[in-house]
Amino acid sequence: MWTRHVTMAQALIAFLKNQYVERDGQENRFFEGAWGIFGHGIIAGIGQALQQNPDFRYYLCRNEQGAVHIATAFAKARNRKATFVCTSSIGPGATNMITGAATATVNRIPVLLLPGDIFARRNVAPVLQQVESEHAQDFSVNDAFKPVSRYWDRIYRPDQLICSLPEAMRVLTSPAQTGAVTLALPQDVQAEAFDYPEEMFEKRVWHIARPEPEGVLLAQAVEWIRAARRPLIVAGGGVIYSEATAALADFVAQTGIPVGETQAGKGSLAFDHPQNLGAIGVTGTPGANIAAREADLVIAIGTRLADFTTASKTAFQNTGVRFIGINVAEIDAFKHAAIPLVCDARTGIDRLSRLLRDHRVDSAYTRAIARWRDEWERETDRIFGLRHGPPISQGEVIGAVSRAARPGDVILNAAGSLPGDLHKLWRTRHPGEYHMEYGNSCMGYEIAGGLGVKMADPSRDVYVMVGDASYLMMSSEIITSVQEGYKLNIIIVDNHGFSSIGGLSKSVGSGGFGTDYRFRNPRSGQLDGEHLPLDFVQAAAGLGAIAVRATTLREVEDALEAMRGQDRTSVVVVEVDKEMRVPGYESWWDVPISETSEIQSIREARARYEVAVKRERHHEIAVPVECEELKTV
Ligand SMILES: Cc1ncc(C[n+]2csc(CCOP(=O)(O)OP(=O)(O)O)c2C)c(N)n1
Ligand SMILES: [Mg+2]
Repeated sequence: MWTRHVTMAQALIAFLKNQYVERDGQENRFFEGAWGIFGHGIIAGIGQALQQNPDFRYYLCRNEQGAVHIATAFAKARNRKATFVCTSSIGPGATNMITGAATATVNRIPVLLLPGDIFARRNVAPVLQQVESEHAQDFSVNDAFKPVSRYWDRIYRPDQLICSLPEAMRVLTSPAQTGAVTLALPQDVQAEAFDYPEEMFEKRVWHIARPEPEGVLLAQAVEWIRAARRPLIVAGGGVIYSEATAALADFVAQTGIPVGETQAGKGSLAFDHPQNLGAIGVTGTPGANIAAREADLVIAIGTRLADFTTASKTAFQNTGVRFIGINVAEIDAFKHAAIPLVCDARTGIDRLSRLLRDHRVDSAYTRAIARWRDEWERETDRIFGLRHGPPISQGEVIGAVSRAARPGDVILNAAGSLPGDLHKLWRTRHPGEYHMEYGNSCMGYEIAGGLGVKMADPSRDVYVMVGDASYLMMSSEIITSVQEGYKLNIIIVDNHGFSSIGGLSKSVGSGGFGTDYRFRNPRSGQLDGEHLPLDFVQAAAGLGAIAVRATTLREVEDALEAMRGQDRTSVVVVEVDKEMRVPGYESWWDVPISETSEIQSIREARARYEVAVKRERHHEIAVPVECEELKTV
């Protein structure tokens, strides 16, 4: 047997650069390179290995959390068929990646994390940044990655790599299992040499399968769809990752079944497809939410059925409602006591299409769908055309960005009030145009994520909309975008704090406590003084961006127009009226309110809560009873 005498770190990089994936006959390299920040925990091991492998590019970021967001956004934009490696030193560099790992794993997006770790040989312990323990020596801060990783290992001996790396690849390339994978790399072991088998460094192609649904269950699903009077599809991110959007468009055009889109599933259908009711759930459109309320059959495709989608289990109120779950992950397919079609989304839709060629929903339902769609288009136009202020409304800013963006361009966001507004209002034409990280809704994802999306397809213009608080949480990857020559269009929406959580605070009776960016007021002792002296134009310019301020809608439009001509990351800062919100429609979210309080508004909110929470259903055990009278049509 031929062997290669190299260090563990050198073997690791040599292995990673030879991993490929293939689906539908299309093959590509799985890792585009490695992001990281060196420290003593990797500089001489992984750092040295990266140095001697210039064909596996090393990218220097500003924050390890940012690196993981870049990788996650890149992988999401590439439909999970490619990603980056993220590497860090030991201690704080490693723990900085944990939030990123959670974000990737919640969203089922592959990223490979290589944090440095404390010495395996232990004799020099405690090393710089080591958290000591009195009762065990076999853990470090890297154990904190376990609950947020889909696969986790620590490489105590160089030969362990031979067994661990194929496991890491299996999980990363599995549509059902994927998420963050962490291989913790003790600092001393990285530099140890071993005789690795030469086969380990040969090109390996990982096939991404399209599993078929089980025949008996498929037949039962077809029966249920034929029997349903008011069926509804909930399209999640799985539709997009599986590249099932064309199949879905054909299936619903043929059957007339309407579609509500989750945050990750937005773009499954073009906004003007006659069966698209748009966003569903807490941040949904009235049509999608009324259809959900009255549906007697819900076909959940590629969705985790999270609380924003199910309106905390209040979305589906028909007493006879039944579910079909089409999902490559068992955990999702089985939710809501569904007929579990554990299969690839595209394959599942294709099989149903074939078996339902002669089936169509009735014309009364079709007319209701058309009416809801019509009403929603008018509501969107109303919000885009408010002409409020200045400060103008956030809805008008979204309208201006949507007019500036060309087909194929990408809108990106993650947290605050923008996810809800964009989910409702953005008119998505093609899959991939709408990039929302709403599994973890991680403030700070936006700019790093924008860079990942731009790198995934530099031909697309990327519009990052980001709230002022989210911008402050992590804006430093702006200079990374400048360093790498990837231009981002960033719109900072400044409302002096948290519009989202501020609004929520008011709705739970707490009056916005602790959600405004204001000075501490010496008289009240509270944060209710003047607005903080933040200057986002200077902040962004200081990070290397071209930055301007816009006050009126006209100025916003001009700034967006000017941005298009720039070749460097550009920022427009626009102040909006925090109180001029896009409303919610026909939905509810469970945020429990104190059972006891001295404050009258909280007692009132609690009373409303106790009524609302009664609408929550236990779909996981529900046995459908006779269908309710339908109210819509
Ligand atoms: C890392 C992180 N911390 C806290 C939260 C909770 N949270 C959700 S939205 C929000 C405020 C966001 O403010 P901003 O980005 O200005 O957006 P706005 O609500 O004003 O639209 C907070 C604190 C979060 N989602 N992520
Ligand atoms: Mg804000």
